[in-house]
Amino acid sequence: MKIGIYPGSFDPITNGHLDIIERASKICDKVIVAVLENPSKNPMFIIEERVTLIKEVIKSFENVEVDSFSGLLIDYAAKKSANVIVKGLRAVSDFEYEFQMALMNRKLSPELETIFLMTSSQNSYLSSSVVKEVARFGGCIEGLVPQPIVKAILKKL
Ligand code: COD
Repeated sequence: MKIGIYPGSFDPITNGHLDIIERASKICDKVIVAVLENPSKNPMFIIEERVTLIKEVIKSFENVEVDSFSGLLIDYAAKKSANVIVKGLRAVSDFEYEFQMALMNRKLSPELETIFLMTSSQNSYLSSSVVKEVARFGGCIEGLVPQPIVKAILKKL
């Protein structure tokens, strides 16, 4: 069984993330969306909210589940018996950071592969931070995040 872990902050999940989840679900037998508990960040949504929101928008994918983790990703992957880490790539700017993480993860856990799915063109400019900034200044975020997330962001603001 091929188990893929898709890790991230997901603060909040965007249509870009969702596209990667959908595509990964066709490659892996099971995909675990793993939300990082990162105390050093100041998130808009606490970890439980992020998990709940993701659960709501991935309902239609039968082989996708959501969880949260802290600490090293490779340790979490081992606990879940995952074979592969799934990442999304938007631009060259993502590449350097992702390349460094992938090589470090491979050094720490040589059996664990990282696969990169290229963003879909309509999502290439999308990030959680940009969506939050647009919303904060009153811009329209329809079509950038799933509908329940639009509602949740507007409620927060
Ligand atoms: N299109 C395609 N992919 C996208 C898009 C988009 N529009 N937006 C984001 N993505 C991809 C990102 O490239 C990333 O792969 C993933 O989706 C999650 O994105 P974010 O922004 O929600 O999450 P990040 O990048 O903050 O997540 C960082 C991790 C949690 C993966 C990382 O910090 C981590 O693994 N931490 C655990 C500690 C650890 O093991 N550290 C050592 C690693 S060297």
